[in-house]
Amino acid sequence: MKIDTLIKGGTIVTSTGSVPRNGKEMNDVRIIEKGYIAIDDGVIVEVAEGDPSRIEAKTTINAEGKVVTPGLVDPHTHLIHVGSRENEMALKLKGVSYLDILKSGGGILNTVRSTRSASDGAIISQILKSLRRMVKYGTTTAEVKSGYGLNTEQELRLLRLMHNLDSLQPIDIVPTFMGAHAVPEEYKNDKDAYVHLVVEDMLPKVAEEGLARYCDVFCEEGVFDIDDSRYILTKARELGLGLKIHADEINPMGGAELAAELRAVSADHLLASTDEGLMKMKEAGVIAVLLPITSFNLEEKFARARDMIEMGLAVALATDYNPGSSPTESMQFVMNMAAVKLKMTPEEIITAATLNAACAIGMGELIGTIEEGKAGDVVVFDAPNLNYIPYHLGVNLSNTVVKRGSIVYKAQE
Ligand code: IZC
Ligand code: ZN
Repeated sequence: MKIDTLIKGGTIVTSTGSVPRNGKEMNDVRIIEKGYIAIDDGVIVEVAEGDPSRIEAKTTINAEGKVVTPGLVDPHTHLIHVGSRENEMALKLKGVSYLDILKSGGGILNTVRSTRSASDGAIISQILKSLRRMVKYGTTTAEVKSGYGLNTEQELRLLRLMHNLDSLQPIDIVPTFMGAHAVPEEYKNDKDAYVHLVVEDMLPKVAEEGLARYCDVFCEEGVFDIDDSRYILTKARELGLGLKIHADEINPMGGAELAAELRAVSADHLLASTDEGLMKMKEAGVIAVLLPITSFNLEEKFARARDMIEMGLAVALATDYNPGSSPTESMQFVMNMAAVKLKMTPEEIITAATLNAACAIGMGELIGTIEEGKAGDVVVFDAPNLNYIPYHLGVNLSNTVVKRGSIVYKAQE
């Protein structure tokens, strides 16, 4: 057999299938010691144990002594913006809360100002810098939300710019419209008029141009309430978009219940969700996307991952990359925190960062596992076994990152 790329000799660790793994099933990963993966034309054509000597490959990657996983999937990021917010760190360290910073015109609104006034080129160069970091750390697919434009022209601009990124870097981007990220300064005394603008002007244009696969809302005290969120998401659903929701991050808003009611693909954060809300999510098949770096960085509590897994929910993990509450591109850091703070097992973590994350952005058929027919997206970790990945903290363990069969990152050894 002649193929493009062969990865051989490593310990392959992968979930299986195209649908989310729920609860305890998240532990059922397939482990192939001394396995090989054959990739041709960007697609996995064979995965097996043993000697691949009959296979002739243009590129061979020796993964002996290393762990091979599916490419990591980051299903929740706010990557597209200009600027950073290290100037708010001092306030934060003095104890000023995330929502108080936002209320006083900082936070998201700070980033909206720098993004609106930036050129397209400046936006593209900042996001490319982040995407390149993500590739090095093993991410091969990412969701990206708009939400730093907050008017029709600027929101559409951010979504259109996302569509240019495919030709500039290897990560596949799944675009989400998040006009309901904050109420912009011009509408600060008339939130309802802004919600109306999102529903009547932005959403139809986003849908008509096919600019986004999902619509997301920041459902939080002082931002958008449950009724606003229901109104916006219902309209988005009518227009054919999938639904996501920033749910119960800081205050118990009933976001988990709303996600279940509207059959959102995911509800994200969930720090303050009730058991009832979580049970409803489980019954409706809503994926729980957990963002432990945000908890760590805001010194909030952590989501109840163990309870969720006990209840039978499908849990996914994401960076929540954004310039305020989670300035990191590293899914490996997320995986560390998922072990230490969410008490997830290494098997659950791998499932949450690959298959379940892929399902949280509607990509479970194409990516998220190492199986025949899936895209050839793979990370070779400089780790002797799976447990080592969430155990070894704060450095980059990726040795080789492969996107659709091509090497897109190789560490210096
Ligand atoms: O820029 O603060 N939580 N939205 C909701 C964010 C964080 C992004 C930001
Ligand atoms: Zn977020």
